[in-house]
Amino acid sequence: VPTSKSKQVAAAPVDGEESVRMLRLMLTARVLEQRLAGAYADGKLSGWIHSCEGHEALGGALAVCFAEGDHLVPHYRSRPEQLAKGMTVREVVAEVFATVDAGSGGRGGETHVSSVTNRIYGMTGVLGANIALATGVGLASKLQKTDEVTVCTFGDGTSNRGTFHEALNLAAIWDLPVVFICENNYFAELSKISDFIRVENISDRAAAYGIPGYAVDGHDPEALVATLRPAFAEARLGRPCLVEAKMIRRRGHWEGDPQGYRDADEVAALGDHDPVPAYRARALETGFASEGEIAGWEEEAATEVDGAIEWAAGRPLIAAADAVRGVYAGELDV
Ligand SMILES: Cc1ncc(C[n+]2csc(CCOP(=O)(O)OP(=O)(O)O)c2C)c(N)n1
Repeated sequence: VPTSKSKQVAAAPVDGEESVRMLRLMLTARVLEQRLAGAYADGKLSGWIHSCEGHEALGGALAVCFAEGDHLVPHYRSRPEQLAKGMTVREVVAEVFATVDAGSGGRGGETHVSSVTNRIYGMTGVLGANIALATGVGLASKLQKTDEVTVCTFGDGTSNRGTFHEALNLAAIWDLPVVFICENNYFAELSKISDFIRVENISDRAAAYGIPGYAVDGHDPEALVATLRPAFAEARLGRPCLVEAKMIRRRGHWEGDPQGYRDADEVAALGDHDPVPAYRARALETGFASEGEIAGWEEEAATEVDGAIEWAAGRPLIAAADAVRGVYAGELDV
């Protein structure tokens, strides 16, 4: 995973309390992914699981960058960011299980997580549509004269969609408070990035719209904060940017993907590139947390996630008649 290209990473961008918050979020996000994959394999959960394993550092970093009124327009592989924006584990799990308790009433599911109370607006099934939506949210903030930032996350494959180019250009010419974050995990479904992108850094595309582009090690929460904090500050002044967080998708595109397109050597080497144990080790090295404290947080996270999954597995799904409510102006008989 390459390190920051166009920006120098400051030595200590976070204090001890923020480091702890980042690590705890990453630990929780990891156990959430592991348990959701398990629930899916056990047939407790229908639909999909697109694992976020390997993407946790971005959630950790955003947890200390978001301000209360900020907005998030995520894609489907963004559960760590949803936790960072304030959703509880139970709220995320309710959405993934599509129970009646979910913010969407059970209309969303794993790929469309939303939480209006947390200012998280779910994506549609159309990749890249959320990038246009984020630009719209940014325009609303500007018209309302707030200083709220909108963060939009999407994958490397999605950066080839027309909406990416249109939305970034509009954000640039209208001076919108949006931080666009490409989670470059080097794969789009079953395709390697070398098959569909010729530029070395997706962040280089920012130059085409006259906004800054930053490539950063997406496994390093502190490097991410060093890039994102100034990016948020600039965005609040109406200067959008594109951040490319380079990371590794540790599992298949979806749970159950046999990954026949991935070299055995590459899969075997994944253990050496794992942001969660890496930040855990940094905590011990730098002394911002002790082994005992971390073990306690891991246990707490596991208890919280297991409790949420057990609860959600026993909750009802939305009734068919309710599923279409809110879609059409009039009531429908189903
Ligand atoms: C417009 C559109 N094209 C194709 C798809 C099917 N599709 C779903 S996920 C995906 C891969 C996206 O890859 P990327 O943007 O890199 O995100 P990642 O899965 O790596 O996080 C594709 C092609 C879709 N949902 N929408």
